[in-house]
Amino acid sequence: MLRLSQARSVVNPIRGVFGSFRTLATSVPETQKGVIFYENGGKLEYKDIPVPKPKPNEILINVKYSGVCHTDLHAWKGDWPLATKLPLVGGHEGAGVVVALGENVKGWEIGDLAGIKWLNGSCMSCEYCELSNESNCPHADLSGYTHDGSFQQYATADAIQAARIPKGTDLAEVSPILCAGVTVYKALKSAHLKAGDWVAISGAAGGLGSLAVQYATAMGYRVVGIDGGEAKGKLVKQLGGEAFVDFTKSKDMVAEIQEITNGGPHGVINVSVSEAAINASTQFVRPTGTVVLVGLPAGAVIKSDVFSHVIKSINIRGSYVGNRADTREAIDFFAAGKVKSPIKVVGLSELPEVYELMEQGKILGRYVVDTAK
Ligand code: 8ID
Ligand code: ZN
Ligand code: ZN
Repeated sequence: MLRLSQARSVVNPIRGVFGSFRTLATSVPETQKGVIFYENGGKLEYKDIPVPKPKPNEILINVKYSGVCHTDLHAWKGDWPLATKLPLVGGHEGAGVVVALGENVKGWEIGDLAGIKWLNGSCMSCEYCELSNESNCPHADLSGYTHDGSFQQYATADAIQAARIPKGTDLAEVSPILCAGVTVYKALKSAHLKAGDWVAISGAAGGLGSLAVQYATAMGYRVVGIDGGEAKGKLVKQLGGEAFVDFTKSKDMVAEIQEITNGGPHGVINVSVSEAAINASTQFVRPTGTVVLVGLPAGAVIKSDVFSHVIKSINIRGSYVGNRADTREAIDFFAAGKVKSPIKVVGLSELPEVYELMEQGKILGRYVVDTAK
């Protein structure tokens, strides 16, 4: 097995084309292009930065593409009551090729396809890790938050947590699965629905929402999408949504959603960045249904009317990314063609413009950055 000490200038076997194999000289450079910021909300600088060296438990991934998640925007702005590392390279939907292995790494080979997830690593020995709730680990290390992430050409990931991507996968298209896909798949599982049940996706045409509509459909649920504007409604329908409610136009959203779903959706997946939308979901959810909280608007508080909460016996629960099995399963849905990524690819250097569009709620599906541009 190739170790970091050997990996700087080495001949690597690369996947064959039509059965014939070729070898290419690959070397890991000392510097690379990345987007870094030095203070929350400060300038996003696209520049040469050092290539990180993998620790003994880490792999080094040559990131080809990275999805841009709204979480990256929250991290840059410093929206949440958890400090980011500074300076910071954001990004946590990175798909690429393994180019070096730390000395304790097992089960990875140079040339394997690997993904950088939000959960970069965890302690693996606390009670949460023991029960595979690794995202709840108090020592969780987070890509693009406490650990430099995928908005650079080379990034490190704990070998245990890095996502395994099947050979031959389109790296641009799989990248949003690594956070958005895993997260909504896990959130849907958390709603404990059965085939034929209605699920509302609030924020249905954004990065998480556009995948949630498809996972929900593939899992046999009936989808009502909620978002704003005609283009978003069109996308939701294209992706399998049975109905669409436009929050910018609806006179009475609660009544409209309850009418479409004949009494309210059995589950609601909240992926909007809107406190008002989250609170509305406690009103339109079906009696005994489950409201799942996923989107994380800054400073938001959920309010649920106690009387109706009790009389309707509703559940409200949070859902936070997913574990390794959720990741494998979410990638399986993608690999089997059940879920497609509605992406737009731009250069990594254009990240500030992507954040601007995201802030204005103008993104349909997911933007993915090409780290070579
Ligand atoms: O593990 C987790 N819980 C997790 C994982 C990944 C992301 C949580 N998140 C969080 C992000 O931090 C962010 O707060 O989920 C949220 C959504 O992330 P995203 O899908 O990457 O954001 P986006 O692409 O900007 O999509 C948001 C959509 O919400 C719509 C927008 O139009 C957009 O399509 N939206 C908004 I803003 N207000 C709405 C409203 N009132 C609304 N849709 C319906 N009603
Ligand atoms: Zn994310
Ligand atoms: Zn732990």
